[in-house]
Amino acid sequence: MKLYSYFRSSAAFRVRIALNLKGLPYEAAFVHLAKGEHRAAGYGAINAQALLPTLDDDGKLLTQSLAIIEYLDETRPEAPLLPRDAPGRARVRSLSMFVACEIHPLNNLRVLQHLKRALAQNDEQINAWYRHWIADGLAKFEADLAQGPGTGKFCHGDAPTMADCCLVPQIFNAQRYQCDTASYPVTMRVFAHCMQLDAFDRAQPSKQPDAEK
Ligand SMILES: N[C@@H](CCC(=O)N[C@@H](CS)C(=O)NCC(=O)O)C(=O)O
Repeated sequence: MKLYSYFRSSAAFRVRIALNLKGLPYEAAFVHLAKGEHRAAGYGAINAQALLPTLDDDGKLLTQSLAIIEYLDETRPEAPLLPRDAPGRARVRSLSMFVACEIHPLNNLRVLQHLKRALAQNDEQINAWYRHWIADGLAKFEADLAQGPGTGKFCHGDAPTMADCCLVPQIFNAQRYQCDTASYPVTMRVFAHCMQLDAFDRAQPSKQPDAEK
């Protein structure tokens, strides 16, 4: 398998974690987001959405991190990333989508670039935007974990799921922008637990071959 990735892409980070948790080896192809390589025609032929990641599984091109993770779970069921029970699966999907659909898109590269280039916002204003949506999102994620009867050592239960694959990169983003995470004790306990696992640790941005110092 080949994963089109960029060290700082949190959506690619989700898939790197999933591949590691399942013990699936992959080759990485690097697409430099900050240089706009994802918008070049060559990558457009691979991913018409012009987003990272893309997974190439023996010629099958898969896009959207949650769709990729579910595909991996269906085709390689060992080390499942979704619970067996339907309510559990719905909860894991809900937590995953909350990160992927409600938090992450507001702070995506093209959104921040639009704030800067079209709306003339300065770095301070953009950082304030970023931190606002992280705080709004993580407060709700925390409430969900704190209330949810299924929360365990991980977001759901005592084994890692797709929800943890989504949470961990989002916390890395929060930390990169110096967001205060002290008010999210359950979330940060789960994050710390995940980071003890090699599958999460090896997937982190600074450990990728294309990482910039
Ligand atoms: N919902 C998509 C999000 C993909 C996405 O936004 N990827 C980012 C990197 S984390 C990207 O390619 N951004 C390019 C841009 O905003 O122009 C997924 O889960 O795969």
